[in-house]
Amino acid sequence: MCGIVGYVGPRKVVPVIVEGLRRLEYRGYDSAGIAVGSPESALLEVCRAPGKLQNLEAVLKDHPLDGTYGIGHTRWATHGRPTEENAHPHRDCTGRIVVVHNGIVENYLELKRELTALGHKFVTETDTEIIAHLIEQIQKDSEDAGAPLKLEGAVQRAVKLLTGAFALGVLSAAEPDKIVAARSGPPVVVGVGEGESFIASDVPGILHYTRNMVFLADGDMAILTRQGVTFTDFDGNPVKRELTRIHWDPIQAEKGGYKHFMLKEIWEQPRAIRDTTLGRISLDSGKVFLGEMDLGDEELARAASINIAACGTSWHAALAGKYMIERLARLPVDVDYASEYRYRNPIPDPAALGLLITQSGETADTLAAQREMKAMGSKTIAICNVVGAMVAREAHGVIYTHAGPEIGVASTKAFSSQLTALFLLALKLGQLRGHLDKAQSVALMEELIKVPAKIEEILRSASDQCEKLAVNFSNARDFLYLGRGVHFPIALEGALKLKEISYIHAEGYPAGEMKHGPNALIDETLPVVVLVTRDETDPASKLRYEKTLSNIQEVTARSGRVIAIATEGDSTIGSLVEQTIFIPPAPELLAPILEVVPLQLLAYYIAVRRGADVDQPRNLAKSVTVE
Ligand code: HGA
Repeated sequence: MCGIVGYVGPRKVVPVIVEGLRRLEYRGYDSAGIAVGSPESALLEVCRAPGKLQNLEAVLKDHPLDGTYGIGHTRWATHGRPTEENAHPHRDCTGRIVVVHNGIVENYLELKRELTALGHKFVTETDTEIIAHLIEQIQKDSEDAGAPLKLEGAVQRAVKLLTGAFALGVLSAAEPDKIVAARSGPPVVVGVGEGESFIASDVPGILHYTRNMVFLADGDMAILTRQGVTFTDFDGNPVKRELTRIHWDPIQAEKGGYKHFMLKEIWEQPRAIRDTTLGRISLDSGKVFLGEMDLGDEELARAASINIAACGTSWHAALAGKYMIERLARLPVDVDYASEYRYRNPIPDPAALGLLITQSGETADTLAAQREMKAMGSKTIAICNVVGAMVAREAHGVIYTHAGPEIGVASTKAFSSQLTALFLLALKLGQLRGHLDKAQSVALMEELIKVPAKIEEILRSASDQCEKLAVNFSNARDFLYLGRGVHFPIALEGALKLKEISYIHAEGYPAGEMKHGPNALIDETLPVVVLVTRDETDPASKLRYEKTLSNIQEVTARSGRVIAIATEGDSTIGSLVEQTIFIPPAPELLAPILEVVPLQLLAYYIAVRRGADVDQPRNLAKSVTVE
């Protein structure tokens, strides 16, 4: 949510910032703005526009800005409508201090009342505006007391008065060529160049200019000038922060000839899964190496149960992970929506292992659940895609998914990589708990290694078919997705993909639940996507397949239009349903990684036909940094 980009240095500041904001567009936003200053100017010039960045660029064309330092912001409104006035940057009364903010100031009404009583005039509906006035007031008070505070000193005092979450960028015309940044919650990355410095909400925003980055921790401030960056805590004490060299190719975060990031990311899945598996399994020893773990094997083996907390697509991965871990390791798994975790008053069990799944590693709800788990004495492991992200720093172990930057708001390759990581974790736990011997482990690993090539086959064979299906189904008002067992979370994920990007109402259900209510929805207009793959060698899979066939018949008996996702070689299914998308055979627990691919393609092509903004669906943000 929200993109922040700041720059101080010799380059033309407006293009650096606007280009950076463009690369952060995937985070989701509904208005944008920029503030620029120079040593010659007594004020900071601000330009803002509702809607997409091109609106801001149009305003900038008519009123060009120039300067030597500046800050820009794309806003995803939480407090106040997405209008020009509410867009960031926000100013103090004098127009000499500006602030951009990601997060929510929870006590802003109280602070606003106090500042209003002191004569401050507020012109927006946002919570953010109070921060600019607060800094102004603190500086004024310090001058009146004869001990004037510099900008960073005033920001230090201000942040201590805020409750809630914030990533801040602050400029003052009185102190040109300086940017002060602070973090308590949402991410801030600092770029350290030669004679220039940058801040951004995420790496792609500044990766074109520098690969040397520092990730701020919660409670950190950074003071950026042309000469370099200093890091302090909120009391102004210097802190040492490690420089990270980013090795991504900036091109990885670009569309590379695809019409949308989402399509590119769907096609990147074979690579993402290979990279997530790479170096973590040994076919010789049958061992799994999970890498970045402070937890020893003995501690992992001792876990009495696992509590997984996640949101959205990651929650679906968590549900599938439950089936994997319970089946391979016979270890009980609970799955919670991270946003609900603390409200269910969980029963503390230090022997339970916490598992957090989040693509960005910065999802506020998931971080809150992690804190709750730790407070109850549990050790936590994270599955996350962004190296160095908050969830990873807070965890006792992390399994990074190596999906590469995911830009499309609707998650695709991060999901299949999460499933891969969960499968590896299930294998590891199964071995540690004595439920998988070497031969069984190696057999499952060999199947995992085949998954990327099978996805390549699906991409080649099912893309055109899904594009054609989209012609027939893009006008549907509702969709149902059905699955049983480990395929049920994939039904949920298929429905979520369609909702997110096409705005068609869709629901995922366990196939066996239909008769308990949803059958009432079925008529000749309702498309029902059913996951009905099978693994001939697995009796549990065969049973599940047979039951799902009966559910399909219940749907067709009521004239529902079934699209089946089935296994190549299935000669029964074709005669029962309107459409079948075939995928290669795979073991029961790995089939979900394949099944989701045609569901992603179907959602994508339907959304494209409906003319929707696939990469930036309305009202959604990529990394959800507010609770
Ligand atoms: N609360 C601020 C910033 C919103 C935000 O961070 N969104 O991700 C506002 O509404 O302007």
